[in-house]
Amino acid sequence: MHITLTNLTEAAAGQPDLTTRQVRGACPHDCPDTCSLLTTVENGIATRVQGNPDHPQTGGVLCNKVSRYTERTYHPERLLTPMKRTGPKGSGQFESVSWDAALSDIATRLQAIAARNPEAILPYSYAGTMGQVQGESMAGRFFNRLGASFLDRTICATAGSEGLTQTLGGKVGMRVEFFAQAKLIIIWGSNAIGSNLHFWRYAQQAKRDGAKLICIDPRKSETAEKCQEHIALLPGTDAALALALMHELIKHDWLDHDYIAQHTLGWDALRERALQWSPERAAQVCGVPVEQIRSLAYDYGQCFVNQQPAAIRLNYGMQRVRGGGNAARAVACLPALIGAWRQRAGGMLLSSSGLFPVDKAALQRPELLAGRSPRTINMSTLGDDLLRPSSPDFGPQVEALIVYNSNPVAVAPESGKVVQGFAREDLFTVVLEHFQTDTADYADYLLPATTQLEHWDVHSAYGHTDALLNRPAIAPLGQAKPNTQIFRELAARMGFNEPCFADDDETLCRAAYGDKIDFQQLLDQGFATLKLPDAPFANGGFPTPSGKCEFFSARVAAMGLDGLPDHVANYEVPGSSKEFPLAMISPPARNFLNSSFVNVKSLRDIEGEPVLEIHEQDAAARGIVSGSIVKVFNQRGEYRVKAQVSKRARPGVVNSLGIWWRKLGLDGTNVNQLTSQQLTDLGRGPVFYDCLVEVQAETPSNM
Ligand SMILES: Nc1nc2c(c(=O)[nH]1)N[C@H]1C(S)=C(S)[C@@H](COP(=O)(O)OP(=O)(O)OC[C@H]3O[C@@H](n4cnc5c(=O)[nH]c(N)nc54)[C@H](O)[C@@H]3O)O[C@H]1N2
Ligand SMILES: Nc1nc2c(c(=O)[nH]1)N[C@H]1C(S)=C(S)[C@@H](COP(=O)(O)OP(=O)(O)OC[C@H]3O[C@@H](n4cnc5c(=O)[nH]c(N)nc54)[C@H](O)[C@@H]3O)O[C@H]1N2
Ligand SMILES: [Mo]
Repeated sequence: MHITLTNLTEAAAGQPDLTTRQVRGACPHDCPDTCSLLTTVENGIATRVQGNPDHPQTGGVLCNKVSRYTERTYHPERLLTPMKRTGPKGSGQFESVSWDAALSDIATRLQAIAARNPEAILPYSYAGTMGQVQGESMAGRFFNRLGASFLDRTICATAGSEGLTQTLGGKVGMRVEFFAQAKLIIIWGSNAIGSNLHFWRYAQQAKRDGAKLICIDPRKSETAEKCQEHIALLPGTDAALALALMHELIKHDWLDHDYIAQHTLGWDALRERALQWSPERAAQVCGVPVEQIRSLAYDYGQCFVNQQPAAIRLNYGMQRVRGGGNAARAVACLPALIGAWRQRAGGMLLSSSGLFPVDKAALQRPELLAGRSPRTINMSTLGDDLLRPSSPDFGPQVEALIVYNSNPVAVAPESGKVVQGFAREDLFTVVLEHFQTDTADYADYLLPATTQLEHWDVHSAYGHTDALLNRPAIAPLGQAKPNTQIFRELAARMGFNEPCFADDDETLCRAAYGDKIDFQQLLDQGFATLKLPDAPFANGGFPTPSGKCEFFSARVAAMGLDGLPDHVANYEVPGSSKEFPLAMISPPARNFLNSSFVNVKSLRDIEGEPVLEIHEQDAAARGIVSGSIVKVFNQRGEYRVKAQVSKRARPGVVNSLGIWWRKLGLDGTNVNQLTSQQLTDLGRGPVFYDCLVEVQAETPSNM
């Protein structure tokens, strides 16, 4: 790689660093794998980022994206100075200004709004970095002290998390390494090869040792094609499938009666519910052959009969539909039925994040709220909420938006509305970023943030059970500052003089886990494995109110909802509309991470262009051939992509891959132009994969 920013890095460091060394860090990205990184630094420049071979979960292996991390870090378009808007909103025209000028003006503007009502200020952040410190630590303190609106951070996982929590008691489950010893692995709503590579290594090991792998996914993903079975159900029908599976377990008495009696709650009611879901009925709803459902139940039931470990790797792909919470609840009931939890290689894993002893209060200091309880705005309805006027129900109109670790103009649903909101001339927008993203184009001030190679952080994981420490490998590029430092300096300018605003990043790293994790071990080795039992629920002990696996949840019933899991049909049921006959899902592209990396040329070159996979039947009916530029549209909007007639798509469902930057797409929009702002049954999450569309050829082919 050719490095052009040598001078900038050395200037920032004060003096040339002529050593060669390796620095241990952590991958910051929103991915279950949270890898341990080794960065080679030569003369102050990061020349190589590798997976740490001493970290068992990483095993020295990195994904394609992060192995090219230096290309992203030293990208010629990195933001290196604060910038102030000069053109109209959204034009992306800026001039460089000093930090002093930018921060003083931002503080003045925020103070003026806060004097009227601090709830008119909204922070907007998600998982650009998953770090505890560069995430919500100093930022949380800042917004708590200000009394800004709270943000409900729902955009990814809250339906599944809530479903899991109401059933198992939290984001808890199997340890990922034990999947290697399972005899049956059901990969449910996950393209592990693309999004959970290190789990896939364990699944491969199990397969070599004779395990059967079954994938449940509307798309014949890279993962699905490597499993022995693939069940290509319609999006949003997973609960129906899970209930039919229970139906078969009951009919054949493949049930661990003892486990059910001792460690579950609500069995009689669930049994009655499941008996309403014959495989025939579910086959109809799911759009799959009835034999596939029977055979899945047989495989799962045989694990009980033969006392072999059966493990489910559920991922968040299946909860981005109206019934996502119920679907996660239904699947989470399955392991208890066959007593799969009795073995360490049995049970299920959706997320392990609830196992980490993060001290959020120490990081975010809720006492700074001083008794105030600001209103909460759901990040998944940002489009609507930016366009709402003040009202007694809503509270004050949003007058200022501070965006960090997120690219909402690209990733939030119904982007037509999001863009309209960001384009409001009376909205004051500050964006902390590495690059001039679609969101950054709308900023009044654009502030350069450091990357993971340039700052401290600590990380929990959601796919394994190790905490990691990230040390800075290089000095900040240009004038970039860590998020923490930007909020520290803003706090000072706002006159927030509580001592906690002076905490440095290493202090924040230590505060994240307090004495629950040995910080010295993090310093010495880069990671620390949580001390956990091998088979956490072998003898029950679920962290629910009853201590049992709650088939029936009194907490869900208390919300006025069905206390038992059921199939909740999509808002936009596949096949229900003549006008929009195709269901569209938009799962991750392997070489991007949400909208991150789309601007890294070598990765974009692999992905090519925005692509829509379509089944040959649906393509033929519309005169579409591979390579055609097609218009995909519904009542919310339209966008253009290149069609790929593909066996990866099932009839009736089109797959639009990845969250492209709008400005790098074919017509200045992306797939979220079409997605809706409806919310899930549990957890108030978005329904990206609950979306009907029609597709039209614009050019027959550009071949
Ligand atoms: N390379 C890469 N890795 C990533 C990401 C990325 O963008 N790129 N994103 C990261 C993020 S933010 C997250 S939250 C995690 C987890 O991210 P997930 O979104 O769970 O990612 P995938 O593993 O791709 O799983 C989604 C799979 O679910 C399938 N699916 C869609 N609808 C349904 C449905 O109704 N039912 C079922 N059963 N399956 C359905 C899709 O076809 C896809 O194969 O991965 C992370 N890892
Ligand atoms: N259609 C559709 N839409 C989706 C999804 C889908 O599957 N389909 N997936 C959804 C999911 S699961 C998620 S999690 C969301 C993801 O949404 P986001 O969390 O917004 O993720 P990214 O698009 O990766 O944007 C993160 C941004 O943070 C910036 N960043 C990274 N590190 C730092 C830092 O240290 N400081 C600052 N200031 N900035 C930093 C990056 O440069 C990047 O532009 O998107 C959702 N949107
Ligand atoms: Mo996500």
